[in-house]
Amino acid sequence: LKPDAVKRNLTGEINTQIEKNNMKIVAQRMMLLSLKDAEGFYFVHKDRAFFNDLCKYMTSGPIVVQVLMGKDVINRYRKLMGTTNPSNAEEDSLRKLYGLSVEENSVHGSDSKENAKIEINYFFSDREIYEDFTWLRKAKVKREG
Ligand code: FUP
Repeated sequence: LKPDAVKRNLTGEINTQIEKNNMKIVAQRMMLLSLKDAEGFYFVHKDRAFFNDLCKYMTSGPIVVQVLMGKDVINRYRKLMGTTNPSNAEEDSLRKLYGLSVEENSVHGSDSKENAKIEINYFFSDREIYEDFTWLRKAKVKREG
């Protein structure tokens, strides 16, 4: 959950929608990213024009990082989020409901199992994850540049 959502007190509302859609929050933490954290997280976008602004924005206030579990959860959460730009996002998607702009689009979600492994390991240690995520444990963080 990105700074715009946390700032506007939407954490509970978004989490309710996640849970109502049968996805389970199995780890969660509020934190403030350093610029280095944000650059590492978005390393895949380092050559994009929006990279610096995006990283700055992601450090502008606390975020809530979480791990979701559920059947086909990556696809189902991506669908619940909606497309990147809130003005094109699907009706009832989180970005349509809450997003303010392509940058302040309220939520992030891993786009593949491979990236989920990297991203979860970027933010959580094994002991912070409630479920048995043994399949995650071997993956190394590769985005630190
Ligand atoms: P998504 O997978 O929908 O989160 O979107 P992307 O991976 O394409 O982009 C990652 C993030 O970069 C988006 F969430 C928002 C940000 N972004 C911008 O700030 N400006 C752009 O023009 C495109 C993306």
